[in-house]
Order: sequence, then C-alpha cells, then structure tokens
Amino acid sequence: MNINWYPGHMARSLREMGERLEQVDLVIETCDARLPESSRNPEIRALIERKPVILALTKADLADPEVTSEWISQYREAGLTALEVAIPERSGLPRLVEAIQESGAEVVAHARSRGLKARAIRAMVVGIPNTGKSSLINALAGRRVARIENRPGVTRAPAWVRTTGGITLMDMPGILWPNLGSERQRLLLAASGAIRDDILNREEIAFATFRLLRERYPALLAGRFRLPQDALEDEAEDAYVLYEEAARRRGAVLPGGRIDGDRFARLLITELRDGRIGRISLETVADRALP
Ligand SMILES: Nc1nc2c(ncn2[C@@H]2O[C@H](COP(=O)(O)OP(=O)(O)OP(=O)(O)O)[C@@H](O)[C@H]2O)c(=O)[nH]1
Ligand SMILES: [Mg+2]
Repeated sequence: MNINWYPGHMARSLREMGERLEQVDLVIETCDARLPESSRNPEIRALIERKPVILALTKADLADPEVTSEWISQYREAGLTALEVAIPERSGLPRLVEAIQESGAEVVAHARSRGLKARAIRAMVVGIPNTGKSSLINALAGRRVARIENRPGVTRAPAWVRTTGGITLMDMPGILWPNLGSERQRLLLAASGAIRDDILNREEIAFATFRLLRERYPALLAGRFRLPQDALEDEAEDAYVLYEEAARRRGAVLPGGRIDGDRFARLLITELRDGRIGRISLETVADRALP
C-alpha cells in the first residue's frame, strides 16, 4: 500500500468533526454490517466518546443475517446501542428513530421543564466513506437531500438536514484513518468499497475475497462462478488455480488463453459489492475480539 495515501481533507474533516461535536446531542456512527469492527475508524471513536453514540450497522441486506445478529448481540453485551439498517428494504429505520428519540429525550425534557418549546434533537452522522451515511439521512428525511453515490468520498462538507420526528441530522464526510488496520482488514475494506480502488492492488483485493468466499461461502461461490463445490471444499486444490478457473468460466480471458486478471478482479469486486454473489459477511465476531 502506498503509505502516502492519506488525504489531507480527511484530517481536516476529523478536526471539523471535533469542533462540530459541541453542536449535537448524540452521534450516529455507521459501520458496514459486512465487516463491522474493521469498518469503524478508531480516530472517530476516540473523538465521539464523550457523546451518546448509536452504532448503525448499515447495508445489512448485503450481509449474512446470522453473522449480523451475532455482531449486534456482541455490541449490546459490550454496552453499546447497536442496530442494523437496510435502506433498500427500509428496515431498521423506525428502530433507529426510536433510539435517537430515547437518547435525545433528556434534551427535550430539559426544555419542557423550563417551560420552553422543545427544540429538535441534533445528531451527527459519522463513519468511514461509503457506509451509507447520506443514504440513511435521505431515508429518514423522506427526500433526496444529500448526494449519494457508490464510491467513497461523495460527501465533502458537513450539512444539516431536518427530518421528521423532531430530529435534525448532520451529514459528515466519510473519514478513514492512516493505517487502516491489518493487511487483511485493508483488503476487506477495499472489497467493501470504503477505499478507492486505486490505493490497493485490485487483483490482490479480488483474490483475497475469493479465498475468503471459498472458506466461508463455498456454495455461493460455486453457484455464481460455476465451479464444482467439492473442488472448492477440497483443501488440496490450489486457490489460484480455482480463481483462474472462475475467471475462465466467466469469460475473463485474453487472446492467447491467459486470464484477464484485471477484468476478472473488477467483475468479482463489483458482483460482491452489488450483492450478486449472495449475502456475505466478510468478518465474523470470532475474527475480531472486541476491545
Ligand atoms: N445495499 C445497500 N446499499 C446501500 C445501503 N445504504 C447505502 N447504500 C449504497 O451505498 C453507496 C454509498 O452510499 P452513501 O449514502 O453515498 O454513503 P456515504 O457514507 O454517505 O459515503 P461518503 O459520503 O462517501 O462518505 C450508495 O451506492 C448507496 O446506494 C444499504 O442499506 N443497502
Ligand atoms: Mg455521504
């Protein structure tokens, strides 16, 4: 990985997040349900510690539901308010609104006790890039206020959005941290779409993903790439040979017969991100002991 990749605007956004924190009652931290712990930025966590936090595991429709439930239980046991959301199915949104109202109830009660009209509860939505912060805000607002795109780094500046239920949300730019965890975590972050594809080697991302799918979801891999499942489950079979076979079956072949590595890597990563391989979790509770 290019060690000079960390963009200056992220450091600035982190500073701005710290300054703006005073303006909010609580924070909604988003992480990707497919790799919850590895998609939480430790620098953001340290910063928002002094505020009530709701952890939203986003894109739950793309993740393995059983693994997501385990994550939620684990987080709740650790004392965190954690819930899953899936925007395409609009699931988890009422619970999130409830959690925001619960967490902000004191603000409202305080105003009432002083005979004042309750002001809106103010929450800041933070997280790494491409975890659905703007999508979440649009869904809660019931209209397209924030720009959404399937690439990291779309939101560039903080913005307030009024939603229903007496809640005002602040959309924030996604922020990464300089080292991004272990090599494996970096590759999974890249596979999920949180890091620009050109920062890491695309074929490495694709091959790492392939090996993970082989280990955890051989039936889905076999189905999507027309590979024999028994070969995928046979440890004696070489992973790269199977990977090349998958590329061939999907037509990623160069004139002369070698596989078109770049084309297949793009195809695999795109299909994973779009959920076309199936509902996949890239990280289980057992993979990551919680701090
Ligand atoms: N399948 C699925 N896709 C989602 C969900 N939420 C967001 N997305 C998609 O994820 C991509 C990124 O969404 P954004 O809302 O722009 O993410 P963001 O966190 O605001 O990203 P930055 O502004 O770059 O930090 C878009 O293609 C969304 O359509 C979800 O719950 N499920
Ligand atoms: Mg955004």
